[in-house]
Amino acid sequence: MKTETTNSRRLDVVGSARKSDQEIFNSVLKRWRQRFGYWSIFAAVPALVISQVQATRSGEAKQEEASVAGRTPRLTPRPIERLKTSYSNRAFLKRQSQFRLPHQKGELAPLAGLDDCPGRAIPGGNYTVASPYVDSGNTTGANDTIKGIEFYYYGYYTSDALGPDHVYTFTLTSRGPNPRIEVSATSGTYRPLVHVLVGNVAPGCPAGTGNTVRNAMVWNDSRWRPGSQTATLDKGQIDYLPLNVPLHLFVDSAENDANGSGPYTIRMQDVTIAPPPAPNQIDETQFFVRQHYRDFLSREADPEGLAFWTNEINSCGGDQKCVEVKRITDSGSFFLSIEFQETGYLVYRFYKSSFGNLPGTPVPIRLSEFLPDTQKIAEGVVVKQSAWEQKLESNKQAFATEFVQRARFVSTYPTSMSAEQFVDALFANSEVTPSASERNAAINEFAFNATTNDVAARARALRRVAEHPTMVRQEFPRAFVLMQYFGYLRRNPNDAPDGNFAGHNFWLDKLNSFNGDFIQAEMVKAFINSTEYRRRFAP
Ligand SMILES: [Ca+2]
Repeated sequence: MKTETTNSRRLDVVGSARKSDQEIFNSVLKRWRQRFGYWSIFAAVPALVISQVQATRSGEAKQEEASVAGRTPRLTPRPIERLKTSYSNRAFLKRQSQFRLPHQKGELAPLAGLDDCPGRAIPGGNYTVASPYVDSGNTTGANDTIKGIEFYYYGYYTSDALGPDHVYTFTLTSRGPNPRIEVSATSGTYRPLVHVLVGNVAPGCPAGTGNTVRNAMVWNDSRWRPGSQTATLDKGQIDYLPLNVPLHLFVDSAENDANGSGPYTIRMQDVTIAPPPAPNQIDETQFFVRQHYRDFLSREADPEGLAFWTNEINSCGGDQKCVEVKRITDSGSFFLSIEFQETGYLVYRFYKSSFGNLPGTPVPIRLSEFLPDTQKIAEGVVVKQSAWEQKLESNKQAFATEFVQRARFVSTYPTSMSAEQFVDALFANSEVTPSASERNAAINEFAFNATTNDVAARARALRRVAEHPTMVRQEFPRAFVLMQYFGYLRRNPNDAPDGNFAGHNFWLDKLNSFNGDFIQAEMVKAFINSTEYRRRFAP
């Protein structure tokens, strides 16, 4: 895929010069850009925009994550609840089991050492009292990944964690009767603090230095007990930790003082730890890019396009935040690409113009209709390869001609209809009010015949409506949301597990409330990080 622009005028199907679809699309993009700012120019100059996004959205990964269902899990347990051994928020725990850790944070390889998330993966196994997990380290000079733990207790408070810290990551699968995690200092001065973050609530295991987090589930500070140099998570606290969710344990200190770092030993007993998960192939950059070609453009990647988009992500090197942002922008670019706009999005508009929305739903087309029709229009089209525009145009003509002869179309639009009735019905379905000349141009396709039995004229008139710039602009956010379900999840928005359009409507509202900015709305991010999407590529 490339996102080329062109100014070439083509003769339309009746031989008169009119704006090419490409020009219409470009003009729409221009207006879109004026209206919505930088992000719309993706389709023209993706590399430029991606670099801008990288600069302006570098803090983006710190924001709250949202599930595809449109709900934003928040974790603000009150300390008093944290300390109750019997406390269990079942809804919350259920939620955690539904949404595993997003890819950059949860898959435990590669490791960046103890200094940075996700730190050391604790090997899978059953650790008993007699045979605990034991590891040791020294936090002196380590990175201070977490400097504060924010919690809610009739208002937000921050508990200090200002010392340098080490990170361990593990997934609890079960615990015995006496589970216990201890961090003991061995220097005679260090006063360790231990705290555990849940990985499937933002910010997961955060990158960088000096983070203040709200996803801490439990913590214990040896400074709370005079003379102690051991921070202990006891049975009550470990029982509070969710199972089967990545957890991030920090060996830390409340203060960055003379007692704030040093050598330590960590010991875990009576717990069963899952083996680190097998890598998910969608995390592999080239696979990720290839899959977007299949899901959005219905074809395998061409070498040039594959290299371009892969390089965008690989240029981040080991900077995981950069990788995350570029995966999002790469991904969104596929919907915004000319190739998709001229194939899949056109199919969407054919259905909308012809039939309006499906009864009782906010969408005009189902996945089972969308996929085969998109493949027809896209067949053999690779934008920027030689003669792609001619191939696309002939595909569009052939598709329109076939489409208007389908039983559903013919029964909706009997050939006895007048040209005026036919054209007005299409514009009404499209929710577009044409200018007088636009309406006349569509009507005149029928060359003043009393009926609309001319198949070629029907096809041309339908294209005039479906390719009307107002239509293209108006449906853009609606189609963008629908394609999240079609492209990423390969299902209709109201299929299981949703069962209704609540999630779809949530994302449409959210996208509109951010003026179409899918990065601010965190829409693409939520879909590509969702468990449902990721499970397509791994158990
Ligand atoms: Ca710290």
